[in-house]
Amino acid sequence: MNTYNSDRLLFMTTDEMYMSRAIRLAMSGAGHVSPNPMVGALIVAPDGRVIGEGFHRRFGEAHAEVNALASVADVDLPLIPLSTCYVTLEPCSHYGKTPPCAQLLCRHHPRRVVVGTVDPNPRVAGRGIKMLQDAGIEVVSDVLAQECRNLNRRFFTSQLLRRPWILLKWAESSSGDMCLPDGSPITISSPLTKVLMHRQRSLCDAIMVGTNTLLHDNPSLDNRLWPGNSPRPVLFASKAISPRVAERLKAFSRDPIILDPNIPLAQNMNSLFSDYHISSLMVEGGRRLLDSFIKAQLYDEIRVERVL
Ligand code: AOF
Ligand code: ZN
Repeated sequence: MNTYNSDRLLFMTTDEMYMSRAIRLAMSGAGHVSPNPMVGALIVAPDGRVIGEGFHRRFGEAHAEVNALASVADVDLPLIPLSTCYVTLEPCSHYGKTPPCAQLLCRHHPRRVVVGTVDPNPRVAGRGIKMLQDAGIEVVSDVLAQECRNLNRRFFTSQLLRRPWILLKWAESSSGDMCLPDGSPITISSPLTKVLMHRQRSLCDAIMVGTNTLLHDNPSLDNRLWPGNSPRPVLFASKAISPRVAERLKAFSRDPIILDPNIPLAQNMNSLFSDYHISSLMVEGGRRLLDSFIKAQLYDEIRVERVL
């Protein structure tokens, strides 16, 4: 039994309970919104009834607040100025692919806006909250802030460090081997762990393997076992791969990003973020490539699948 969760539920404030529902909603966008964050929003009437809810469904499409407001039934529209809007991330203040959500909220003017956490995007970074306050809306911030940041750890890391969030992932045998002595693959993953790995892939914008893995395994590097967007392959340009060999490699048919191995790894990571909008990267081996990330201390999470 998870006592932490049941304790947490017992001592949750009303704002935290509604925010946890907004977090659940946000998660429905997993695999479809990156490099944007997952965001959920609720509109709660003074009697506690949820009169609207929505989430950011797909990259480039409407933000969570827009969907939540659009879901309010005509009969409930007069309640909006008396309501509280819960949103897991500070409403945006900029014109991106969509107009500013803070402006939309100012027009609808709920009584309160409860924000999970400030948006680290330098184009927002507190300006959304200020717009709401300047319009006379009461704003409460940092409600379940840690949970909201953890939900979007890929987005936060990339916005703050200007490089993708990096997951190192490998599978090893009980003796610590990742492949046979001649470099050919050994079967370690089970059908279930393969599905879980594809789920991880669906949450990453890009996926990287070294040249040896590419040549020996010829991996597809997609997430065909889990719904959502497939990560874009990232490869080091290597003279060993002639155009003729590249032609038979599955990853080459999926518009790979080719990095220059002579450029320092940290610089290559910055370029993935700023030139290619990659906010999360999964590194799937082999050993040399993984070692280079570990030596450079360039990683945020490590997942190892080990056969016992
Ligand atoms: C919100 N609500 O649901 C999301 C927000 O290019 P755009 O217009 O989609 O803007 C993307 C940026 O907007 C993204 O980097 C982040 O700062 C914010 N995301 N904001 O108010 C949402 N997805
Ligand atoms: Zn927005």
